Amino acid sequence: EISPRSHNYMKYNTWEKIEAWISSMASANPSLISKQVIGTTFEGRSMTVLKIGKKSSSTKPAIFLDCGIHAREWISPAFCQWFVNEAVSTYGSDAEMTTLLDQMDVIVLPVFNIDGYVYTWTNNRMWRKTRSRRPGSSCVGADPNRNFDAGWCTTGASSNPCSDTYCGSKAESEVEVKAVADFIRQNRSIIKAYLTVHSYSQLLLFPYSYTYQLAEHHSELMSVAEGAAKALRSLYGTRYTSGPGATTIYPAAGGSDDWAYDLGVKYSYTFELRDTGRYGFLLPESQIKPTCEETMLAVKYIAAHVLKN
Ligand code: ING
Ligand code: ZN
Repeated sequence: EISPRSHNYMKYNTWEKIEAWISSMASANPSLISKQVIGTTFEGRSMTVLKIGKKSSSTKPAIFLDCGIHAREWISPAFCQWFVNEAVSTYGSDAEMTTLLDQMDVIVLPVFNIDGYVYTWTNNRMWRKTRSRRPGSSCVGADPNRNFDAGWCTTGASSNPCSDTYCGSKAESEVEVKAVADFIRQNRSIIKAYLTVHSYSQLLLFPYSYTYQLAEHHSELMSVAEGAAKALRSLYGTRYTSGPGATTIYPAAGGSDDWAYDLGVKYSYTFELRDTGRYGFLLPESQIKPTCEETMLAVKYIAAHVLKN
């Protein structure tokens, strides 16, 4: 299968380049990729998902994968681009990828918070939130990972619109969050796993973050996370810590993984990619390839587990 020759997976790409890449990936691989617009950002950009998988006459289960919820976490969209390219270029030669895409679909949202991502390229590299404006406040944006309807704004979030963890005026106030939540609700019966990619800290988190209560499927979620982290580490020795968000990173309500889990998507994980703080959000481009390669192993491990269950 084909990937646009001009696209550089080892560099951070502008939204303009990613948008062109989304179109060319879909048109170059019609047998494996279909695209669907799921919404429009506050500033009017189209949110497009790529559905990757062998077309089938029967209904296939699916994994939803999103990147770039937070604008400054540039390694995250780089991973989604890497994943799509790896999927189309190893389908038919890599046995695991072939089985995966024969039996399931992976629905990829390459950049969740497009407006914020654009702003990190044009104005402020450290921007995190959306770029929504509301009458009465001069502060811009809300934290999309505090805006989901999961214990909304009860802990680890701020009701101050100027805060970087502002939870928004209500759950799903951010149009990008509403678009993703609507899509997942509409496809609730087929979505078996929800994977969301952030940086940094080298963690593999699962519910809950909004409460210290253990999830009903805690043991299974933990053992799958540990298996995925072990697979990831096998490539370059990169160490990940696994566990529920509340105790592994910090308590925080309104996160997408908690929301998806409570909706009924059992395999719900948040990746916090490299590194542990040396470069933080400014991870050098030289680390894109190793980071994406090792993360592929973890995602494939989780996918294989979802498939056999
Ligand atoms: N970390 C996540 C954040 O939104 C998180 C951690 C995961 C919180 C899941 C809530 C739920 O703060 C980063 N780096 O964004
Ligand atoms: Zn983040």
